[in-house]
Amino acid sequence: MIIDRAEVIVTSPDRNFVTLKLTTDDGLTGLGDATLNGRELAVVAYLRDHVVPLLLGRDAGRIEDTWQFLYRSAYWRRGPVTMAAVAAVDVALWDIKAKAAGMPLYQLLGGASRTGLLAYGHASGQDLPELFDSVRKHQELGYKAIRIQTGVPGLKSIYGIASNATFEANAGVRYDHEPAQRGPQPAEEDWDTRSYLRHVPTVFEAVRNEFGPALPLLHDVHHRLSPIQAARLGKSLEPYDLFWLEDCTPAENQEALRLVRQHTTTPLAIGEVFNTVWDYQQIVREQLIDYVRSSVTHAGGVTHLKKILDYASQYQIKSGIHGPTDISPVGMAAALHLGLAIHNFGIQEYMMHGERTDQVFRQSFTWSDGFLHPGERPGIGVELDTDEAGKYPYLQAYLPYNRLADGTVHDW
Ligand code: GCO
Ligand code: MG
Repeated sequence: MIIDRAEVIVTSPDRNFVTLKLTTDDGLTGLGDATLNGRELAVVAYLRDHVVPLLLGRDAGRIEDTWQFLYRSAYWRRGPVTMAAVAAVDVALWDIKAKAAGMPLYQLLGGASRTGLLAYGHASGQDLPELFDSVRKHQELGYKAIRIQTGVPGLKSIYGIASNATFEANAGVRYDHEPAQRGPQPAEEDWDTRSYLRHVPTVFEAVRNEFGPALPLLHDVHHRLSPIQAARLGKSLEPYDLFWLEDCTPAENQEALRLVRQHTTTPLAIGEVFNTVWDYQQIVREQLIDYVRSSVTHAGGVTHLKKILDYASQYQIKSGIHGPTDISPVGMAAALHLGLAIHNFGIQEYMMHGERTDQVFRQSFTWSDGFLHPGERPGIGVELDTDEAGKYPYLQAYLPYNRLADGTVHDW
């Protein structure tokens, strides 16, 4: 099982995706997702120019050794570009190993710890009627847990709301609020913390009144608050029993969560922009979070995310693996195998991809009554149709950014 070919495939069916495809001398193939939203081509160059030449001729069975070799031989540590590239290699090698074993990957990770993975979707609306419609639509699609994002009076656009989107595929039924917008410049959005803090508790009160106490509700703050503001929000949302409050402060400052924690029992989730176990050292040890948000794609693959989750499990912290549309079906499938196998699974984020994406990436994972399952196909269960992929060349796209009323750039 020697790596014979390594191809970096860029395709943009509904949005940009970067995929690494490895082929062994005995004809097995493996796929890994290397998509880094808005900075895709940096990972392409890292893989093509610096990783592919190192892979050819290596034993495809040596997954841990290849991980350590790529990570340590670069000398430069961590970072989203490096870790997405390492992740793609790691997942492609797991895919190959599981195919060689004739088993779905979750079997090699210890076998199933549950029958399916509870997943949450994103409901959103500019106002309450629009939001309620979106919640109902998600319930019709089977979702048993729902993230709630709404417009804030006085703000033109806000994170997670459909109106600022250009994601046209399957609008209205599937996800129509893909935040990255195609074009040469990032879109500018506006932000006002005081209006937001006043508004959000009223939204959750209305949602609870409409949908009852049982439905698990989540909310993403997208790094916009200071520690004391986040503490206040967590406290004001306590009556509405959130499943979690996500990224309440900018993730770089791990200590910020101490202050938030002192003031609220609302569960906290963080980490979609983290990429190594070292980013979690303090917040896990001090039990400052309840859910780990890293994706397989951005945190060094199955090998490394499993280490993060095993570390977290010692502190009763669970998984909440990142699964927006910028994680390709390859990254999603890898997350499902890992989530099925680990004991400390919490919830899986699941934003459905558009139909064109599903044509490019043929998947074996299933969605049924609010639960995901990776399927029984050997490997991770995703195959890439290169002819379909070739129809959709890369298109420049950026995530939006925020400015305050006085023009100051703010976290998005
Ligand atoms: C989430 C995330 C995403 C990010 C996106 C950035 O919780 O799903 O916040 O929607 O904005 O992944 O690339
Ligand atoms: Mg998020």
